[in-house]
Amino acid sequence: MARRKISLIGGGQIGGVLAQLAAQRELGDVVLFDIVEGLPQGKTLDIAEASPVDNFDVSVGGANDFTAIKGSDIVIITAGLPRKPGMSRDDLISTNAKIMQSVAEGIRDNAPDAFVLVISNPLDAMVTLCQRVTGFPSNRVIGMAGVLDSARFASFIAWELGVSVRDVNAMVLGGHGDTMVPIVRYANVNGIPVMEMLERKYNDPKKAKEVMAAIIKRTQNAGGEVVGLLKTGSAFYSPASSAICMAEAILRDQKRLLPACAMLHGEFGVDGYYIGVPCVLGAGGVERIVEFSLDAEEQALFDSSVAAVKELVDSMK
Ligand code: TXD
Repeated sequence: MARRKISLIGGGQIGGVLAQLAAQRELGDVVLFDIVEGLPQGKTLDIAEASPVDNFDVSVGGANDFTAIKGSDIVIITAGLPRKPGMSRDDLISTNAKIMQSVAEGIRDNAPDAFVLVISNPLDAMVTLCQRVTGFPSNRVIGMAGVLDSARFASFIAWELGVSVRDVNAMVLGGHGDTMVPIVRYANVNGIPVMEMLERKYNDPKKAKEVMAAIIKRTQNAGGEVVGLLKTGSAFYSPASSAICMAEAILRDQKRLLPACAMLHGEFGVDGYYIGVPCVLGAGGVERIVEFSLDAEEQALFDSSVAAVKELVDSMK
């Protein structure tokens, strides 16, 4: 059976880590594409030369010719500018929309059967544009943000409670921006509600609420926190790991229930927009969207997140 083929559009900070992770996990042969001459070739040669140490036999190669992505099973897009300190994700939209337009046309023409994972910001708008331009069915065009935002939420919870990150389940839904919605009510540590653990830790429900509010705020600003520290760009290790988790779920038909930016057709009361929601990811891409009941507070937060996404997406028309 032929190996799968993974093409990465954008060989920058995230793209380089994507290539290394995909190779180390032997998800398939990797092609790294970028418009900068030599950049993808240099990074993939470097990654490939570690193969005797990392024990992988897949091929890893760089390209500046878009036709190199022909026959891809999955394409992951990071092409676009990242934020600098003081910039919002939305500030990137005009520049990155032009890049996404050309990238999506290239994917449509060279890899018409591929699944597409979009990472470029502003994520909710870029994945929408990518689906519009490729014309691919929406189950095959998915945005990566919720896995990253949820990982950040889970990390902060684990560090606060002094438990293993392995045992924390915590999900963030909605748009990939300041209005993202951490679902506190269902956050748990091996089934034990996080809020109950916080209340017992501080023996004070009010203090527990304050601590959770600080965790939510840190989660919503986590991207900006890294940008502020790095000054030259944005987070790239955690976004790459998050996208590879989604790619693996599709390529290995794992039926993972993960938060992903998916096109809704009535689910959660939204029709015709990409929003971060719980999805079952497998060989069919977004195989189904898993709805659950939101309480009044969660619904209000979700609705305002949807409104922010709609405003951003409609500004692209
Ligand atoms: O959770 C998320 N979705 C976000 C996404 C998490 C972190 C960062 N997020 C966004 O990903 C970020 O705001 C950017 O929009 C993208 C990529 O971030 P990265 O840090 O990898 O940016 P780099 O290092 O600038 O890499 C972008 C590469 C760079 O090498 C350019 O030469 C290339 O994109 N580029 C292109 N490649 C292919 N085709 C075209 N047209 C093109 N234009 C630029």
